[in-house]
Amino acid sequence: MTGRYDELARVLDEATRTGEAVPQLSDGRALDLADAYAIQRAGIALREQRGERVAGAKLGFTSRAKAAQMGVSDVIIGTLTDTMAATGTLDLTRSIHPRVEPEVAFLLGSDVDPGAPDADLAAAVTHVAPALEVIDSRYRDFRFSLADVVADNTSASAYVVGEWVPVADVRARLDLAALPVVLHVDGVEAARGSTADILGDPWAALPALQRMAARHGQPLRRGGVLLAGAATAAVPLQAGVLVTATVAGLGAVDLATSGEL
Ligand code: 0L1
Ligand code: MG
Repeated sequence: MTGRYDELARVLDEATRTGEAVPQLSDGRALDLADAYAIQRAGIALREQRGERVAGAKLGFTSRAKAAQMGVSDVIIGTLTDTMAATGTLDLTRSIHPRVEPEVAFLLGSDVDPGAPDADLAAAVTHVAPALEVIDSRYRDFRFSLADVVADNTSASAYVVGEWVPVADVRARLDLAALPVVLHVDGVEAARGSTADILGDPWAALPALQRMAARHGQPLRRGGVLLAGAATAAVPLQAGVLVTATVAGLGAVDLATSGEL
């Protein structure tokens, strides 16, 4: 089946690079979650062959509302690479139908073997920051099954992290489970939520991420960025705008976009 996984990963990889959406992989094809994670891994291998480096991990479906909408009861894990980290203005020309969502990010201070009996991902976190994630499903009309979206690396496209705050400062000063979050586009409020929308508490994302990383053989490395999940619904992202996510008490992060969609 490995050749088949590679072939399907190439379909999604091509969609990512050309900006041309593709039909769902599950259309007329049996695809379970194990297949989907194997396709995701094959897609990351393609990126690594082009010189990209794994830069961290992300969780999806951490909002109970989004999970219920999809009829799923567990989170999903995706992989971040260095080229997904937006530096400067993000060119959307080869995007398909990008959306942006405000998140909380954690910085990993040491390698963690997620399957080790004494592994404690939360204890390895050194910093916390506000973040923005751009998701862009490679499937037509942003429609997919659970297996489809896992194969598509949980729609991961780009991300930007604000100023890192030392974890001791966060723990002393903030209740990370109850921070108001606002998303502005060109100064106009586009979405409002709370860090409580991230599994009830962003800290809860860490054991969930550790569990998924152990189950799906994903290493968690020192210096890695961990995106905990979205604090509001994702908002369609246009070119030529400035997006700002503000997580009260933690900070703000900006993303400027350019290009032609
Ligand atoms: O980061 C996310 O929560 C995305 C998970 C995949 C579902 C989607 O693309 O909306
Ligand atoms: Mg996200």
